[in-house]
Amino acid sequence: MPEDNIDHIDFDALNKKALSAPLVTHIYTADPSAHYFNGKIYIYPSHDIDAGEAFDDLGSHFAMEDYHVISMDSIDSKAVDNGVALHVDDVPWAQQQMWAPDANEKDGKFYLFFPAKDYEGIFRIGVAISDSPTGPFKAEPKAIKGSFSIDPAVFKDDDGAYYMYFGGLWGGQLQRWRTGVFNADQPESPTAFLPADDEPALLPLVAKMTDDLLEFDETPKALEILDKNGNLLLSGDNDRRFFEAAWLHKHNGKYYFSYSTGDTHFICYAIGDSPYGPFTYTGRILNPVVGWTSHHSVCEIEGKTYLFYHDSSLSKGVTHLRSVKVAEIEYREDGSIVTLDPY
Ligand code: FUB
Repeated sequence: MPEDNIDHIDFDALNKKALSAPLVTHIYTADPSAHYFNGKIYIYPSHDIDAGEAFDDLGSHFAMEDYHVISMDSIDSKAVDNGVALHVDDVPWAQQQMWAPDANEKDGKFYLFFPAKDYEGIFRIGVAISDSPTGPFKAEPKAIKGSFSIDPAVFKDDDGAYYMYFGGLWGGQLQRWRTGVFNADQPESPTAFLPADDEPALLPLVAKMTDDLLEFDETPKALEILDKNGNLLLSGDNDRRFFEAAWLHKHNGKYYFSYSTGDTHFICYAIGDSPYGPFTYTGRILNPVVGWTSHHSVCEIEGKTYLFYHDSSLSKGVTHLRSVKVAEIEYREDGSIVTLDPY
């Protein structure tokens, strides 16, 4: 349900038929990256605020300043806000816009991965460390070398290797890196430098992390998303091509790469046999929610699989004031996922 439809929405009626309710209502939260650490659920969301920035297609209105970690003892228990886990003022390299984060655990330490704009207005990805899954986190002095764009998601494979998936179009700046260096021309245009509709779509990236999880262990590689005929999805295939919100999870030995299609508001997934892909487009996990963005994570908890997602129903459609929700997802025998309708 894109932004321009909200005048016609009866929010009371919509909320009554919603698949699920916001997990917390005292603050706005979005972009939930959920993990199950040591028998407890931890959600690493963006913390949405109204900073007074006007709506634009570069996402300037997403002017978030800090992160809070939400925890739950079980999927049915109350969601607890653990307070400020990291503030932009405590990140030496970051100027503004603390967008969608993720976290992971290694050897008893917890790592928060997050994008923010540096002092040149370029999105980079940083790491912050804590002894606790709820923080507070201490940021590394510099962003990850060679990092760019937004929406990091860090997946731990069964062999103990960690991979970061990232990238986002328009305000996420991925299209500005097509030549390998940042293209600062036409700064106000979210769509300049995108491929033509009949060219292959821009691809998300993946990089194996170093053992200390602080740097890329390799130059990020493009993650191919193919149609059933083995062809790359095209840039004009807005209903299926990657836009932002990368996530990787594993089910029955297969790798599921899921993502948002951005301007068409779907959460889609593609299946592959390796963390590097290629992935074959398979379908949708979630139909459009109220609000422009859609962003999710998939987390297995006690043998069931859950989709953590957000919508703007609590704020009655305000694009940058979103709320995190959760719903169970089901697989069919062939490994495909039953599409959820949020309302
Ligand atoms: O929350 C800011 C941005 O909006 C995220 O980084 C995107 O994925 C979209 O949800």
